[in-house]
Order: sequence, then C-alpha cells, then structure tokens
Amino acid sequence: IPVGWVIGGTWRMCLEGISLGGRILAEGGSAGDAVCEAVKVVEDEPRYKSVGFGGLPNGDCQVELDAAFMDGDTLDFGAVAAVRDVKNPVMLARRLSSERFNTFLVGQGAQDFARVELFEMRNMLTPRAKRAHEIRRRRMLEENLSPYDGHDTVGVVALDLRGSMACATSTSGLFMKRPGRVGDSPLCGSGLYCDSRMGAAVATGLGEDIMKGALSYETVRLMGEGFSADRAARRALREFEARVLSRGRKVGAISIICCSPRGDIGVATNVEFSFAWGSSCSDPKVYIARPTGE
Ligand code: SD4
Repeated sequence: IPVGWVIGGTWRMCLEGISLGGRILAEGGSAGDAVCEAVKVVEDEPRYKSVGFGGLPNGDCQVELDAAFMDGDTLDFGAVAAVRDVKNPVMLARRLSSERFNTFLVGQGAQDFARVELFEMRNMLTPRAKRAHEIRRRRMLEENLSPYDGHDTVGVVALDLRGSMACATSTSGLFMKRPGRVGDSPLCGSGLYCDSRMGAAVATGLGEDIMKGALSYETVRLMGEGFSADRAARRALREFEARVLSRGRKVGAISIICCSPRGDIGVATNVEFSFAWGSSCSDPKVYIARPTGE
C-alpha cells in the first residue's frame, strides 16, 4: 500500500539537500536518486566543514573522506573510505554498489577507480579548512585538547512512492584523525543500513563507538521485528549504551535517525542533535532532538 514519500537526514546542514530529495520523490523519482542527490548538495557546499568539499582535514592536513550507499530493494551496498580528491564520494559509493565484486574501495584504489570511471576530481582542501587545521593544531599543543570535535556526518534515508527505500552517508570523519582512519559512516550496518521490507537507518557521532554496536543494522532489525521507528532507534541506542557501560567503558556522542516502510520516522540521541525531515504530508524542516530514554 503506498504511504507517500519520506526523506530525512542528519544535522541541520542537510535541509537544502533534503528539500531537493523531496522534490525528486514527489515527482516519482527513486529513493536511491533522492538520497544521493541530497548528500551531494551537502558534499558540494564548502561551508559545511564536516562533509565533502571544505571538509576538515586529518592530522597531516589532508582531506580523507568516507561515504556509502545502500539500496533497500536489492540490498546492494557500495562504499569508499579514506579517499582523497574525489568531488562526490557518495556518487562513487553508489557506482560501486552496482558491482558484483569490489564494492568497497579505500584510499588510492578508490581514487584510481574514480579516475577510470571519469568521476570529477577536485582538491577538497579549502583555505578555510586549512586555517582551521592550523588553529586547531596550535590549540591541541597548548591546551591538550582531544581531536574529536563535534564532527558531523550527513546521513540520509528515504522512502519513495513505490515503497522502495535507500540510504547514504558522507563525511570527512573526525577532525585531526590519523591518516587512514575509517569511521562508522562507510560500514554497512554501522553508519547505515537499509532493507525496504524492514526500514532504513543512519547514524552519526563517534564512529569508534557506533561501529561496536552495528547500530544502524540493529535499528533496522528491530523495525523488522515490529517496533515503530522511534522505539527501534531508542531501544538500539539504550541497550548498546547499557552493554558498553557495564564493561566500565564510556560511550561517545551517538545519534540515529530511521524510517520504517510504513513511513514513520524515529530518532534516538545521547546529545543535542538537529535533523531534517520532509514527506508528502509535510514540508522539509529542521527539528532538534535531545537525549531521551526508550
Ligand atoms: C566518524 N561518525 O567518522 C563519523 C563522524 C560523525 O558526528 O558523524 N560525527 O566517526
């Protein structure tokens, strides 16, 4: 039964992309097209310093990007990690998702594939990001600051008018990360997961922790068991936190957004978190979520 279209993404920076994705869905476009075009808008905007062009560099002052795409009809999955100089990593991830083998490429191998496939290449380091790197390096020496600094991944989920779902992520990862570091965002089941029969979820926050809980898969699995989107996301996060805390370990910032095949949306977070949603019933808007229990 068609329930209309839905699209949602992490952080307020995705509003413009979500709006474009919404127009694609309203015209009958696919969830896959909608999520990738939405993420591409964020990648192309240099003001957003945690994704794509203008993304904050790693400890060696190089911009290394992670991105992934998943199609909920076929379960096709593609990803790139620690990739440099590729203008739109999300499009490269989607291209890889149509391969039978070699669907997840990292570093030089991903760049070589992008060149062969004629993807647009670009120096992704902006003067502003370079300045931020210099300032941060100085402050880290003087104040013993942690490199992790509220670094935001764009993750988008969508349901189209045919009932198909898709999701995509893109990030420059943690500011000042070690060269070669890969976060949760390109990892199937951690930064994103999608099955049109169960639902779609994306996560943002401290990748080192998100990947321990395979939190996007867990959220989708719970929706598949019959939980509403909101209860699935909250339960996944709460149970994961309890399991980690019981080991005497801390849990970093984590936020999850998800959507069920019925079109209901869910959010769980342990920090203040902005996200954007739009659907056939409501115009895309930014919302704020605060930490809550189940
Ligand atoms: C990472 N999850 O690379 C990303 C960073 C992020 O909000 O989303 N921060 O760990």
